[in-house]
Amino acid sequence: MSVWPCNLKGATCTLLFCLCAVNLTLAMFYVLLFKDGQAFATSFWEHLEAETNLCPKIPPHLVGHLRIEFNSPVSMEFIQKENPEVKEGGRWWPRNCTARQKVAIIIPFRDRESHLRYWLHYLHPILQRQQLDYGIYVINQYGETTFNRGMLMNVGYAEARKQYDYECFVFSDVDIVPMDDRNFYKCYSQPRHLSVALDKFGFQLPYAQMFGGVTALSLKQFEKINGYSNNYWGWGGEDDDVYIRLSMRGMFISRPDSQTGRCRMIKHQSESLNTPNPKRFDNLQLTIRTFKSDGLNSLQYHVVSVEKNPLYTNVTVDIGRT
Ligand code: UD2
Ligand code: MN
Repeated sequence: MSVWPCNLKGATCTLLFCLCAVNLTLAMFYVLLFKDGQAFATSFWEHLEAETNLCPKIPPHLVGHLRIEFNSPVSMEFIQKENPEVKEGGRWWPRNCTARQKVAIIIPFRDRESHLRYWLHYLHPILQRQQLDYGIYVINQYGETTFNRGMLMNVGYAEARKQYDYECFVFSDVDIVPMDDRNFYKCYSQPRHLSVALDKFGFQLPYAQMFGGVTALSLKQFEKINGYSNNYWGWGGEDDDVYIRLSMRGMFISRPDSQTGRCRMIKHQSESLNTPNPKRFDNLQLTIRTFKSDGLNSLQYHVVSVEKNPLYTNVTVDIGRT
């Protein structure tokens, strides 16, 4: 009579038995060591992160709510002293871990030096606490032509990409500062609106589709919508145009909650070269038909100069006129 609890003969039966035993041992091993699948997955990722020394998911030096005021002007020299680790061109990255994202911050600009100083004074420390690998790009419109915020954003995107392997682009007005450093200047799985609760609007979102102020789009998201329109000369409309673009591409807006998303805007008059664009409503009617051919793929400009200043890179650009 055979000693094996099976009717198969000799070698086949032994092989089957051994396979079962190995299987059972492995299963026991995983159950004991990792308790369940999730713990196994977590442990696997932790291991991988330790290997690459990624910065923690929640940066350790955040302070939360911030007091932001615009009544004592700061000098560039003072801001430089406050931020000794910032490198030429306004570059910074964490020294003892690898940042989770490489972020270019794009600021459309003309003749707002006092705003820029406040922005740099508040934002450099915040971005460092957020442990981002970042660079600041101020895109300065050359000459006396009508201002074109959207086109300057496209130029900023194109020029920043020439400098470094950025994967995320934050587009910010020069006059908006966040009031909480948990409002991350980074990209998410959907395009992000960061300036959701502005003091100017009583800390409320004026309308659900609003995408002006400060936004963050990954390289992929920005390419998918063909960037901003180049055709909004003067104030208004270019932000709503981007909203149409992203919804046409099946994306939606992601936002922080209204407490974390509180921001201040510096009070200012509007410039004579940035008066409301009377064509903005007509343009918005056409966006769904024109966005594939109006944007990054039709962008034309002439770089006048690129200066790597101590706290930011200044790109002066001739974008032509209407
Ligand atoms: C709103 C939007 C802004 C944009 C604009 C319409 C919010 C919070 N902001 O801003 O994102 O959609 O309307 O175009 O919803 N700038 C200069 N020099 C100039 C003119 C403009 O640097 O001569 C830059 C600067 O970065 C400024 C930005 O363009 O912050 C927007 O212009 P604004 O501040 O005059 O317009 P505002 O506050 O109505
Ligand atoms: Mn403004």
